[in-house]
Amino acid sequence: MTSEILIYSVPGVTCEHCRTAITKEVGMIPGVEDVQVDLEQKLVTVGGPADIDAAVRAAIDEAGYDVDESQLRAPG
Ligand SMILES: [Cu+2]
Repeated sequence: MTSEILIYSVPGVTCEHCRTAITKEVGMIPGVEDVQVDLEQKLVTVGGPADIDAAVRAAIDEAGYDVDESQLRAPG
């Protein structure tokens, strides 16, 4: 299985609650190996198979946050 790093800009993350909520939701996706929430950069970084992009977006939405598509940047 190919592991990739997916990065999402999530402006709504502000505190440990946000970090916990997103880490929990995204962490439930099968195949996810690592979830990092950077509260200063407002970035959610996910390590896992490349085909989980839609699931990660759904999980972030489920946690109650929006991905800022205008801020997406290429990984790496
Ligand atoms: Cu918060």
